[in-house]
Amino acid sequence: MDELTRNSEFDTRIAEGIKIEPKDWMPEKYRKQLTRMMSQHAHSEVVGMLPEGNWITRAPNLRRKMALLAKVQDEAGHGLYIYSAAETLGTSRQELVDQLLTGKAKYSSIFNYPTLTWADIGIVGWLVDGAAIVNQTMLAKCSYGPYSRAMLRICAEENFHKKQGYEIICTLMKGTKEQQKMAQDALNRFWWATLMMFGPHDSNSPNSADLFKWKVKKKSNDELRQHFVNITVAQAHTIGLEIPDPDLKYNSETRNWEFGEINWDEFYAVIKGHGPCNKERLQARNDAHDNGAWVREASIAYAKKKQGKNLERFLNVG
Ligand code: FAQ
Repeated sequence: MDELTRNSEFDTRIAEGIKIEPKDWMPEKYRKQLTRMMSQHAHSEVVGMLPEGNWITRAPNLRRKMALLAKVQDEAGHGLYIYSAAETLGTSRQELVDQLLTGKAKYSSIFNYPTLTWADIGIVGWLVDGAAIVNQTMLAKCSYGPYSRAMLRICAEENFHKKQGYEIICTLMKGTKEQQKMAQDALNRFWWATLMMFGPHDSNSPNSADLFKWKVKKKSNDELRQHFVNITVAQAHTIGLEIPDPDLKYNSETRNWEFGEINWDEFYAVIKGHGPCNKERLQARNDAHDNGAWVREASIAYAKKKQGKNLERFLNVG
C-alpha cells in the first residue's frame, strides 16, 4: 500500500472515531506528537509526587497521612500507566526517563512551585488535580487507544484526589482565623500557576493544530481553562475564599467567569527551567534514579535467573 493510501485510510479511521492501536500503521508525525505529549504527561505524574511527598511526614494526623500517602502512591501508578502506554509507540522507557533526567523533556510547570504549608496540600488536590481532571476527561476520548484507556482509570482516581484536597480546604475554612488565612494564602500562590497548566493561549499553541486534526485534543487550551475557572470559582466562593484576580467578573450572557491575563513571561521562564523549584525537582528525580540502581539490577538479575530456570526446564522436557 502506498503512503498516500495509508494516510487516507488513517484519516478515515480518525474521522470515524475508530481508536488507533499500537500495531496499526500511523503517520510518523502522529507517533512523534503522542510520544512527546504522553511522555511529558508521565513525567508530570512522577515529578508531581515531590511537592506532596514533602508533606507526608508532616501531615497533621494519621487519617490525613494515610490519605496523602495513598494519593502520592496513586500518582506513581499514573506515571507507570502512561509510561507503559507511551512505550507502545516504540520509544523505550529508559530513553523517555533519560530525557527527563537530563532536563531535555518537559513536565508540567505547576510542579516547579513549592508547597510551603499544609494548606498547599489541600490546594494541590483541589486545584491541580481538578485541572488535571478537566484536561484528562477530554483525553479519555482521544484517538490513541492505550492513552485513552489509561486516562479512564486515572480520572477515576483523580476524582478522589480532588475531593480530599477540597475537604482539607473546607476544614481549614471552618477553623481559626489563622487557618482561614493559610487557605487563602495557598490559593493566592497557586491560582495563576494552575491556570498555566492548560498551556499557552490557543493562538500561541504550536502543537494544537496537529492534535486537533488527529482528535487527540478535542477542546482547546483556552476552552479547558475557561471550563476549569467556571467550576472552581463557584467552589471557592461557597467556602468563603476569594479568587486573587481583580479582573474576575461574571458574564451572564456567555455564562463564563471572565478572568485577567496570565503572566506568560513567568510561564515561559518556568518551562525553560527557571521556576522556583526546577533545579530541586530534577536533582530529586536524579537522586531517586541513582539510589534505585540496585533495585533495577536486582530485578534484572532475578528475571534472568527465572528465564534460565525456565530454559533448563524447557530443555529437560526434551
Ligand atoms: N507545563 O503547543 P502547546 C497532573 C509546553 S498531570 C510545561 O499548547 P500542547 C496530575 C508544551 O509541552 C499534569 N510545559 O502544547 C497530578 C509545548 O512544548 P513542546 C500534566 C507546557 O501539547 C496532580 C509548548 O509548551 N498533564 O497534574 C505546559 O498542545 C497532582 C507549547 O504548548 C498533561 O501532561 C505546562 N503547563 O498542549 C500529578 C496532560 N503547557 O513539547 C501529581 C497531557 C504547555 O512543543 C499531583 N498534555 N507546555 O516543547 C496536554 O494536554 C498538553 O500537552 C498540554 C499542552 C495542554 C499540557
